[in-house]
Amino acid sequence: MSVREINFDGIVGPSHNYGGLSLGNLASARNLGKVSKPRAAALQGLDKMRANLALGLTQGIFLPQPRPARAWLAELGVTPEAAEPALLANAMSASAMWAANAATVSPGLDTGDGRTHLTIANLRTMVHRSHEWPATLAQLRLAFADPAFTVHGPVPPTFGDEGAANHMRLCASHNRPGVEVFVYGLSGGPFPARQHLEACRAIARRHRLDPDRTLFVAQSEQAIAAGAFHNDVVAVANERVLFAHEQAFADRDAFLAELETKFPDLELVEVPAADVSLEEAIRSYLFNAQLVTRPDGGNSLIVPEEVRETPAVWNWLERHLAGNGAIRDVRVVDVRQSMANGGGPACLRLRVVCDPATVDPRFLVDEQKLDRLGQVIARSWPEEIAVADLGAPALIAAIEQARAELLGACGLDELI
Ligand code: SUG
Repeated sequence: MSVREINFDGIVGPSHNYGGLSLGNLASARNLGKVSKPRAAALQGLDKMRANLALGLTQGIFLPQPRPARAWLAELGVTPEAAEPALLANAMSASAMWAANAATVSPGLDTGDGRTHLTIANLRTMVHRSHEWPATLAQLRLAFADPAFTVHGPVPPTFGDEGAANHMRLCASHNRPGVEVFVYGLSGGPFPARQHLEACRAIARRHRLDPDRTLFVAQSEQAIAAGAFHNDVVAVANERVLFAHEQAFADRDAFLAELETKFPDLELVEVPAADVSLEEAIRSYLFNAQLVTRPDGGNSLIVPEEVRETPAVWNWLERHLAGNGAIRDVRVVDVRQSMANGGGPACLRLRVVCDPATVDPRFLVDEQKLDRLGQVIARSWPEEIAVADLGAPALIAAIEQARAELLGACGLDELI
C-alpha cells in the first residue's frame, strides 16, 4: 500500500461567470459583470494540473456540476426559463470548481477506525453554493466507494461548513498520523463568518479524531473583514510546515502554544504584517498556494501570477528563499480566470491522503487524459459569457451539452 497525498482539482465548468455572488469575497465583488472566459478558465486549470504532474505528484479531478441547477430550481418551483435573473444567476455559478470547499477530509491515519473520512460541506452561507452538496456527494460516493473510505453527508445546515478550506493537517510526513486543525469564524465584521465551530466539532466527532491530536482555532475577525472569507486565504499547512499571516488567527499566541504542545515538530513560517499587509496577502493570494511535498522529499509552493505582481509579497518570498527558509521552491501558475472570482491554486483542489489504488480511476489523470479532456473543453466550452446573457436558451443548451461531453470522455455518464 502506498499512501500519499492526491490533489483533486475541480474542472472549471462551462457556465463560469462573474455574477458577483459572494459577499465578503472582494475579488468576486470587484469583477461583477466582467465578461468571463470559461474555455480559457478550464484550460488554465488543466495546465495547473499538468505542472503538478511534472513535479511528480498524483493528480485527480472532480467534474463540473449540472448547470443550470435544475433540481434546485425545481425545489423552488421554477424552471430556468421562468426564473428571475438573480435566482437564475445563483443556479448558474460554476463555483463547484473550488474543490477545497467540497468536503473536509481526515486520512485513515488519524481516525479511530482507520478509514479515511470525508464530510461533504453544506456551504449554507452563500445561496449559489448552498445547492452544491448533493452533486458533490454523488461524485465523492463514486470516487471513494472503496471500503477504505467513509463519505458522510453534510452537517445539518444550521451550522455553516465550507470544507477543507478551513482545515489544516500537520504531520511528520503524509503517511504518518497527523494533528488536525479546524479553523472557524465568530464574526467577520461586515462579512459573514462562513465556518461555524459547531460544524467543526461535529466533523471531528464523525471522523473519530483523537481529541489530543485535534485543535479548534478561531480565525481573526480582522482577517475575515479584510476579505479572508476562508482560512486558506491567509494560511496553508503541509507536513511540518505552517505558512500563515501574522493576523490570520484571533489569538495567535494561544493557538501556536497549543499547536506546539500537540505537534512539537512544527516549522512555523509566519509573514509579519509589517512586511505584507493583510490587504496585500489577500489581493495576491500568497497563502492560497499549494504547498506540496515532491517525491524527492523537498517542498514546492505553487502560487498564482498575482503573487509575482505584488511587490511586497514577491520581495518577501525572494528573501525567504534566499534565507534558506522552510519553503525552498516557488512555482508560478496562471489561474487568473478563477482568481477573478476569489479562487486561487489552493481553492481549486481537495487534498486526499490515501492509497491511489483505492480511488476510482475515472477520477485520476495523467498527461494523456488531460490532453483528451483539453480537446473536449477546447471544442465545447463557451469562449465567453456576459452575465446579462446567462438566461439565453442557446447558451444554456451549449453548457449542458459541453458538460455531457466531458462526462462521456471520463466514462462518468452516470453523473448526468
Ligand atoms: O465561495 N467564489 C468562491 C471562491 C471560493 C474559494 N475557495 C477557497 N478559498 N477555498 C466563494 O466565494 C464567486 C462566484 C460568483 O460570484 O459568481 C465564488 O463563489
